[in-house]
Amino acid sequence: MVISFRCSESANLTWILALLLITFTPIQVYGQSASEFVSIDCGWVNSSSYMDAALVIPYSSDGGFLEGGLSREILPEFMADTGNDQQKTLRSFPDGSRNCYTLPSTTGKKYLLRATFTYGNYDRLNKTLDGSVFLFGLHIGVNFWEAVNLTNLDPSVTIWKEVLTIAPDNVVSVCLVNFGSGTPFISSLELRPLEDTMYPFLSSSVSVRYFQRYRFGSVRAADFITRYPTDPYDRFWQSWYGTIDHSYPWISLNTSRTVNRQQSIDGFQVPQAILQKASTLDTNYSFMTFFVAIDPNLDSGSLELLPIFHFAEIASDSPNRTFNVYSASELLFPDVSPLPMRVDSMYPTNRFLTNRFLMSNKNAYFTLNRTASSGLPPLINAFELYSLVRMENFTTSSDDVHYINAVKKHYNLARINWTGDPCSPREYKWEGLTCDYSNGNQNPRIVRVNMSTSGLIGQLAISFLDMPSLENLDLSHNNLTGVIPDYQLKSLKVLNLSNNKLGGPIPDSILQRVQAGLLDLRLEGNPVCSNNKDTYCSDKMTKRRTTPILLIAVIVPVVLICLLVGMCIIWKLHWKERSRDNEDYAMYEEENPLHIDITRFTYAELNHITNSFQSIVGKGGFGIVYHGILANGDEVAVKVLKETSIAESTDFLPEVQTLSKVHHKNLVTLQGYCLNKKCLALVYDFMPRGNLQQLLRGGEDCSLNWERRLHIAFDAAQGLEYLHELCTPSIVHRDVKTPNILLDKNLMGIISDFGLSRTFNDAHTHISTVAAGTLGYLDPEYHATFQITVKTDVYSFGIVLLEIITGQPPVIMEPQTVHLPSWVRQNIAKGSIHDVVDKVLLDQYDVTSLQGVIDLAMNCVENAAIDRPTMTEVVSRLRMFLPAVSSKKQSVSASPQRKNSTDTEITRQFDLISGANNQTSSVQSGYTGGMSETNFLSGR
Ligand SMILES: *C1O[C@H](CO)[C@@H](O)[C@H](O)[C@H]1NC(C)=O
Ligand SMILES: *[C@@H]1O[C@H](CO)[C@@H](O)[C@H](O)[C@H]1NC(C)=O
Ligand SMILES: *[C@@H]1O[C@H](CO)[C@@H](O)[C@H](O)[C@H]1NC(C)=O
Ligand SMILES: *[C@@H]1O[C@H](CO)[C@@H](O)[C@H](O)[C@H]1NC(C)=O
Ligand SMILES: *[C@@H]1O[C@H](CO)[C@@H](O)[C@H](O)[C@H]1NC(C)=O
Ligand SMILES: *[C@@H]1O[C@H](CO)[C@@H](O)[C@H](O)[C@H]1NC(C)=O
Repeated sequence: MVISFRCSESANLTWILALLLITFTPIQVYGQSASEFVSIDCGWVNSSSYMDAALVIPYSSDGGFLEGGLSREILPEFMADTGNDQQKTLRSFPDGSRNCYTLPSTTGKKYLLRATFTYGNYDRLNKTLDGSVFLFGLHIGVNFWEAVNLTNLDPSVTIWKEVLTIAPDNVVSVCLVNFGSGTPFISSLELRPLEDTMYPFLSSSVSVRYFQRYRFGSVRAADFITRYPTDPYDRFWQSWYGTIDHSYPWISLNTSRTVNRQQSIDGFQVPQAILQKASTLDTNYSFMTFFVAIDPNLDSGSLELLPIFHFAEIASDSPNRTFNVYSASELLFPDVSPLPMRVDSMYPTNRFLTNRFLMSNKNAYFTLNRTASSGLPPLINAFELYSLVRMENFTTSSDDVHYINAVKKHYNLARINWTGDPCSPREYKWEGLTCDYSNGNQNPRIVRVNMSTSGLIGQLAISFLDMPSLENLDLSHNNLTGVIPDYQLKSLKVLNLSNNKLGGPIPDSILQRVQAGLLDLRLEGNPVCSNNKDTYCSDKMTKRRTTPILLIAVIVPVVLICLLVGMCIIWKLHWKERSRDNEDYAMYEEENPLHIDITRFTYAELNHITNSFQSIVGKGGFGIVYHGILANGDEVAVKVLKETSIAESTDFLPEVQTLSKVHHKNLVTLQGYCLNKKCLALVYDFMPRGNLQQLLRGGEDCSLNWERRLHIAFDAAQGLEYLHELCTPSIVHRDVKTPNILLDKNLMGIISDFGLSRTFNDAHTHISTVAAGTLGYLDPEYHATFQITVKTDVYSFGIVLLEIITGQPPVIMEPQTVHLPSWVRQNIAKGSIHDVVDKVLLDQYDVTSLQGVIDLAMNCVENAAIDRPTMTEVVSRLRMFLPAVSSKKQSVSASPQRKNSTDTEITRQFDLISGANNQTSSVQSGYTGGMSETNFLSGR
């Protein structure tokens, strides 16, 4: 039997209103105090601050936190309905596409930031109910936070948006973004500091936005929302009890005893009052499911959710209660047995749940299901649900921000546009600025400022000249007075001050640069030019002269290059035709096949297999790799070795013979070869996922999470171990690098190109300086000894490990050239190990394994070969860090009672009963107050 509960439309509205009914329960406050809160009543102008009587939190007006916007009041008929004074006034932003509040913060501290919105028909336009879309956006800093959708909402309704984030700087900015569908406005803004230990998954690149936060058990109707001071961090905990029909079979539990924290560090600080209550079911029932309806307008495909469950056994001291926690059909936490009077907070570590794992018909749902041996049904005390906000955009370089703000202050510019970050995100960059975004991994810089005809009055602002990357400054047609300051210019190349009121003299420091051709100065139309006939004072002289020169300088080479390219093409085509006609490579097939059990191909066959060598899948030191399909349909990679080496490759056949005997799951399998005077090629299994370098540099490939990376490293290490330890004589790869680690369709790491180095280098050492290995991967001892040993491979493998961890190339070119091991050492010395980790991982990794793998990698790249581990050691150390089969479903604390059960078994059980869940149609689709709504189901 399945019973479903749903809340009606009106109940739904109530809880939005009820958000403003506040708990008065006095409770001991620990942790943060309200004095650290930043509480802003937007649009409030009457006095600088007032004390909210119910909350006992002072609220201030917003004047000091932004520029622009209009202060407005909601209509009187809605005033009485508002639960608190902050909702009575608001600030609206009819002008500008982005308007930002700047709130003071402590760099690196964690915060909860909440914005509320009560429309109250302040503009008397009935915007929420006039049938049109009323939608605007919120940014947290330079990143998109959430959309505010007020379409079809009752004007009296208050909705709130919350984000948990780390302050990137000593200010946090919150911006309202006009989408062209309604004027953005805001009623209140609240910034609440959190402890550093709280919400451990937050990082500089990961913030989360609020989706749900529920407390369970029976709560007074007045406590519909629990917040400060019960929760010293002023989180809003909605009463689940108030949202549903709390009849049979729900049972509320409560205790007056203290519920302790199970972990030494409490990552969530759930208030005592909340932990002392819980909900469970009648003992005849076995599971409870709660649904979170996702607003269909949210792109649920990209939605990434993080549920946090808080469990504490408060019914008995010797409980017999065990349950499994599922997200849809995926078992998140098996065999959970909450300890008496101790809270265990569980969430999926190292990852967010994506659409693939948790949705059914656009709903996320979570089930707590009693296990067969449990004496009691499941229980829950509190539940939080967040979704990932990627903090992926960079803020403008802080020097530039500092100086451009000084300029703004200097000229007292009241430009609506000039709020928030100057360059980021791109589409909201300040008007008149040109920014350089070319280095995608660094903060954008301001390279050009155009403030021509901007009504600037006064002296030329020194701050312009201080801007470290500014190249082009146009201040023409203003009212600048005084003289040009004597200043040592940095990067400035063009300075246009024409048509101002600047007087002389022109300082030498500037003149010298002009004369040296380093600075293009324009001064015409200024008093300083009245008696001056220098080029910088004469209108357009340079332009006229340079035009023809420019033309010649640009057009002539372009034409020449086009001609040359054209000729080359014609010649090549012609030559190709001829060579095809005259030379039949097949004629050169030789008659001494190897006595080995791999196929020998002729050139004609290879030509056929690769469809005339059409599709190139890679290029390496030894030649070009083509994609091919064998007659039996198997895909192969055909590596055509450089023709020039053929004559000297006397070792080739023996080498192929050796390679054909090497069989290991982590070594690419040689299928065949081609050998004759014109053709030297090896045919391997084709690896559809490319190589590790491509995958690491490929950007945000979600499939390459921390665990996958560890697995690939482990695979590669096993392949090398085999070559070193199990082949006699041992084979030294000599060119271990990320491009030589291929990935099969299951992303298993497979080593390629082993053995080849030897053949080729031995053949070449006497005529060339081709070194074994590749720049950045090469054993430092090699330079001294020219000896290649298995430890050479270990060194290169260490570099590969560092690449896997950091996502950086072995040699980093910018800002200066540095070898990856030094880079890692420097960064760890400066900060913490987290600073070296690939940003793409979004801080979702296990810290213990990270530390272990970094240690191992640094060990592999020891300067002296003797200090490096063997591959066997590497393999066994890596194995320790590999997540065990079920460990991806970890809780914060591994509670000892949890037994292991296999995933498949449980999934199957779940599938069997999921038919009973068809009642999900009862989940309603009203999306007020945000984007989601929770319903609950319970059943036998
Ligand atoms: C800034 O204002 C100008 C004119 O007032 C407008 O054209 C431009 O789109 C605005 N840009 C932003 C980012 O608000
Ligand atoms: C707004 O709605 C109210 C009541 O529904 C109506 O009396 C009023 O005329 C409307 N105003 C506008 C501008 O549509
Ligand atoms: C980052 O900036 C780009 C370009 O301005 C924008 O399209 C994107 O939405 C931004 N990302 C976030 C998370 O805000
Ligand atoms: C905003 O909400 C309305 C009413 O719920 C809905 O019809 C509309 O699709 C939503 N728009 C967006 C972009 O979320
Ligand atoms: C709960 O687990 C039991 C086995 O203990 C299984 O038979 C039942 O189908 C599961 N129910 C749900 C909703 O997962
Ligand atoms: C818990 O209850 C189950 C079923 O009632 C029973 O088989 C089991 O022995 C109990 N365990 C304990 C520790 O009481």
